[in-house]
Amino acid sequence: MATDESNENGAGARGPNNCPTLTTNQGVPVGDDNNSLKAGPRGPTLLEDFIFREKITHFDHERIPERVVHARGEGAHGYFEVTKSLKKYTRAKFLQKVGEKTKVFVRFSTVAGSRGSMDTARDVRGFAVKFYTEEGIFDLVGNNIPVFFIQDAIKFPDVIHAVKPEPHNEIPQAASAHDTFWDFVSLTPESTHMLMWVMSDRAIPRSLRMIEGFGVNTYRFIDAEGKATFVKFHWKPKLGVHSVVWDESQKLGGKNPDYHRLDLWQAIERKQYPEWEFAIQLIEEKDEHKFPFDVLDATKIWPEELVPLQRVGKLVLDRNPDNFFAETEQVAFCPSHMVPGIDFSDDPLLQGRLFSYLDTQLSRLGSPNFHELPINRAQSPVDNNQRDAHMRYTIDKSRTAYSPNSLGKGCPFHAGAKGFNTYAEKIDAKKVRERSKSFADHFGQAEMFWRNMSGPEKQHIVDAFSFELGMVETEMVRKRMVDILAQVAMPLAERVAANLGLTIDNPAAAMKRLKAEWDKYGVTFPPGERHDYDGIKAPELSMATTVKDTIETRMVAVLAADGVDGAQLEAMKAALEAGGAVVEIVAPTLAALKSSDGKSFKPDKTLRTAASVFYDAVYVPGGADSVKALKKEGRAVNFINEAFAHYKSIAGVDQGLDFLLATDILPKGSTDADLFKESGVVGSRNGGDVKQVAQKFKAAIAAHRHWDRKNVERVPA
Ligand code: HDD
Repeated sequence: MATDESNENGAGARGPNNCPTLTTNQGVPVGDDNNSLKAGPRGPTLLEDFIFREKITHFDHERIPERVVHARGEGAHGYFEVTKSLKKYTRAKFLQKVGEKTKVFVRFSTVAGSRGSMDTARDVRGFAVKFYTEEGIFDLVGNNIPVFFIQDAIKFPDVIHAVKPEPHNEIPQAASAHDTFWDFVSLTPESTHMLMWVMSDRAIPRSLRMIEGFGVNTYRFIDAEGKATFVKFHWKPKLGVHSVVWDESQKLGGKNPDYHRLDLWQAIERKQYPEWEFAIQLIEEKDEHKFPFDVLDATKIWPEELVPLQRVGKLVLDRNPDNFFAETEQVAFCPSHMVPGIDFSDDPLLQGRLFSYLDTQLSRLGSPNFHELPINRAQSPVDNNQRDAHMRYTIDKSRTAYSPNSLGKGCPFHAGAKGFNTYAEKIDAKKVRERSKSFADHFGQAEMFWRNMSGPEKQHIVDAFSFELGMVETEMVRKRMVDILAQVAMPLAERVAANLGLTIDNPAAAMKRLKAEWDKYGVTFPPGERHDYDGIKAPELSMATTVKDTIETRMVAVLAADGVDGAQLEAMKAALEAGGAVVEIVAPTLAALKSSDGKSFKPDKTLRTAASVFYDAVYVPGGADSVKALKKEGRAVNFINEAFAHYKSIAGVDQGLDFLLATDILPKGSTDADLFKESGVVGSRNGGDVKQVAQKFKAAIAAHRHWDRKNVERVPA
């Protein structure tokens, strides 16, 4: 390992700044690696140059295959802490004692895009947690959406081939808005519930720190007596679940493709540690068949009204990785990394995952010894009779690599009852290649999702379907999808159809057309009996019910130029920072600003390097000269237009209000009173009132976005 120490041994000396000196991988001190060895200064390079060959060979082999899905990701270290003992349900050691902490590494990801794709694509987010427990590694490999596109893992290559860039031209990158995806899902009715989630704001999060996490599949807890309970796992973000708007997500993709990665990194560097509550839902085995959904069907949630959520732990991310490749890229999650006290269910999606992840690590990381990489290494003892293979690090010292043995004193011994022993589920069945009829309700929960959305959320879902299907070139695919939406809710189908220039008659006629299409193309699992979730309230599905009482970590821009009112700038900055927000001064240039009251302020960004899409809110303080200068900057005007069109909070004081009125957010001739009628726009003409304005501004920012804002469509942004 290239530690400072080994380097020092190899090189035997230190250079300027007490830096270790450069060596080859063999520890040989290198005199010069800026020039290759040549036959004369202008002559050919010599094969003898082992320094050149080692450097270039290593470089040539730097890349490993990216993940076949979830290639784009970012990770962080942290800990998991038990807040309520789960002893009653599981013997898993790390879940027994309140206050018990377990180290974790978490990786977030998008699914469809390549490793270098943009963070803000409309997509599911992966939420994979590696627990380094005393009884070995437990990986909880989840997503930010609680259901999945398909019910059986054998369909995974199909859904992924459909959503990935099309094979003939490798277009589009990190986007589901293309024909093959919608062709596939319009012929796969079990995807409908998941489509509702993916077309909702859940798929365009504001921050990875503001997403929920779900284990998706059903697992089992096993208690000390061997009794099993079905369990679903959840992560609930402390800051609530928040999104950006679609236009913003697209602009961010260009202006800052690393938007989420940077946001996560900076929050941890600022010690504003991302935090989630860990929650579970439990169903006793005897109640397995009591519910309108099959507990083994990963396209269904367990509504909290039927199966209450219990908050039992917390997750805190408090350390950024030291090296992206060594940690975030080489981390290998596998749902089959399981510990005593937790076990699998027969969910056919989970069962297939148990094979796929280990298998993929072999080709991605190149060796069955991937568990020896530092990020993947168990932090409990590892001892078995597996040996050798590519890149073996461990120097096994025993003479025996078989069991039973006497030469090695019988070591290592089986752990017996203390070890992982698979739950002795009784199975008496015929081998069949079919899906259970209890999985066939493809639309009931999709309708429940739609019904529980707020008005703006419904509008965003309509907009998302209209965008995605609008990008589809094949008319029949668009029609099939509208017919599917008619099975979910007619108002949804009608609104999307109108945007696509189509019409929709009624669900029964739509189903008849769908059946004909499905027959034509060999659809094997059409919808069966539908459950009506009418009586069930599921407020947890809506983001409108989320946490809205904090401005912690929200990014606020202050637009200012020379002549800004320094007191108004400082007072607002102090008030927002006291609430945990991050305030940045955005000015025409990076030169220090001189305020009207003789102070000096260092801008954080310029109107060229920053954009409203990087911020949650914007404030324009007073100062006649400052506002005069801003009015001349189209970028400053656009900043406010865009912030308004993206439903963000806006504040102005004194001439700052003149600036807001000079933008396009309201018709010309509007007044302060018109401004304040707009939800989330606050301010005052009395410069002394900054503290009161700050109070209102904080409440507005905490609300996140002002979806009820009128006049947004007419703003050129
Ligand atoms: Fe998967 C990666 C989550 C179904 C096969 N998956 C992967 C990652 C996450 C998920 C978060 C990235 C892990 C990381 O950060 O390294 N996958 C899910 C969830 C699913 C799911 C929540 C549904 C419940 N996956 C699923 C199926 C299969 C796979 C049905 C195959 C049959 N998934 C893989 C994989 C990946 C993967 C090919 C690619 C890279 C990797 O495993 O390490 O094995």
